[in-house]
Amino acid sequence: RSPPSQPLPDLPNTITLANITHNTDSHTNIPSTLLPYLTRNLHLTPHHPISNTRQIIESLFPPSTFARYNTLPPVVTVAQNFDCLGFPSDHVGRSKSDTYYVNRYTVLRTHTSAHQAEKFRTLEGEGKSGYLISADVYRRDAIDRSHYPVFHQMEGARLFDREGKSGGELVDEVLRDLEGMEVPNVEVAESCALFEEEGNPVQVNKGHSVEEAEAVGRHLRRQLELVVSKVFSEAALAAGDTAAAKEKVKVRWVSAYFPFTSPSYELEVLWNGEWLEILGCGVIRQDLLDYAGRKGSIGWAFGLGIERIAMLMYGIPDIRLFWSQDERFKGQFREGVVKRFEAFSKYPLCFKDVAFWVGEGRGAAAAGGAGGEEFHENDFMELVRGVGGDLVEDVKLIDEFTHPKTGRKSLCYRINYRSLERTLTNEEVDGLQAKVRSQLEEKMDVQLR
Ligand code: FA5
Ligand code: MG
Repeated sequence: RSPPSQPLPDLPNTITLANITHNTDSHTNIPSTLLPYLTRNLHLTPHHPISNTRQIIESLFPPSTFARYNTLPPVVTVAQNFDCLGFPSDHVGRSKSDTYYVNRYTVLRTHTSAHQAEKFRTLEGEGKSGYLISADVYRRDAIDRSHYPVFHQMEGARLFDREGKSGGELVDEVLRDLEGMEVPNVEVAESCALFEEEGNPVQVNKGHSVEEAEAVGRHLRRQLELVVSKVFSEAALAAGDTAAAKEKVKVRWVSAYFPFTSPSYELEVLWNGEWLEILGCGVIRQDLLDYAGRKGSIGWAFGLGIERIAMLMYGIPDIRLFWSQDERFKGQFREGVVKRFEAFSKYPLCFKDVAFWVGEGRGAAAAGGAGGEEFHENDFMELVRGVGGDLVEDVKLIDEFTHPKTGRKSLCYRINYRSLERTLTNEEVDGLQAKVRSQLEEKMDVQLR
């Protein structure tokens, strides 16, 4: 079977994002289907659950201490998103299969941490010692009910002035501030120690004593446990369960790794019998603060997923719903009110499988059999999204095997098609599937089976 002819890449020389035109290059990988999301701003849309959730969390951080930044544009430099935060040059997060590149120097931010350095630099001038940033973030990712290529994060940070203070004075000050905070209604089921285990210490920053890191870490945990306890009592009240609203929420602190904090933690919450990760956080690396002109400060930072929290507060079962323009969705929410989402009828599901050989396709032939372009699952996910958009509920790998003689690998994916708003016709789904197949053959180095 002769390989299909390779179409010329139809890449324009420029791309316009939020009114700013950027040059494109071989790194550019933003599909046109993503562009409408850049101007939606769900976190600022009145009545929308993402905006309501943002405001509920913001209400737990006094504005006299925490500045708010909610309109920072999504295009940032590679330096802002990765380099300044200490991401190693070979970190997977930097790859084109995980990140949307505008060009080799700029990306759509993959997290709100991209704004840390600039805000640490300007905070003091605004008379604040902390900030909250809410924004849309972009990641090339799998397709399922809890992952979407665009979602919203809230990042928070709090700095303490340690200039001219002894370590003991700083610790006292941090702990005094902590004592002034409300006591959260949580039960900490498990908690990783500041030092993981004997002989394998969690790194404390150079220049921080264990006592200082511990005090800042405790302050951080208290603040975030308050967030969780507030969110869960709201969720219980929304469900009409006043008894549950008074119950303690079960949380656990898990030791984690981020290049820009140490020690680092993830906070997980027990929700419907499962541990759900809702945020990452830690003590800010001192070299980062030094770089941002805050040598005299020590502090913490966290980043949480607003969709994750909104889904459990409102009982919203599918992340695609947040983008729905259907009045049956949008019309359910009111500014400042948390109310259980009422599902409108579920429309039928239709699944289609697609199987293909990867590896030794036309790329290998062109390269003289030296191995084709590598298959990246996220490229496939994006192709499917490009064709099916929000009509695709999820995509799962259901079979994988390597031919014993030829060594070629075969993958079979199941695509679940379902609209949140209507019943899809057979012709429509067949048409989408045919398009997925033809694009696969055209754009990726695979051979359909
Ligand atoms: C971060 O993005 C770090 N910037 C967080 C951070 C900030 C750590 C400051 C330390 C200091 P992570 O990739 O784990 O970390 O994402 C943070 C949160 O975003 C997750 O806990 C989750 O709630 C949410 N999240 C991550 N990926 C997705 C996704 N694809 N869809 C929805 N929510 C997501
Ligand atoms: Mg994580």
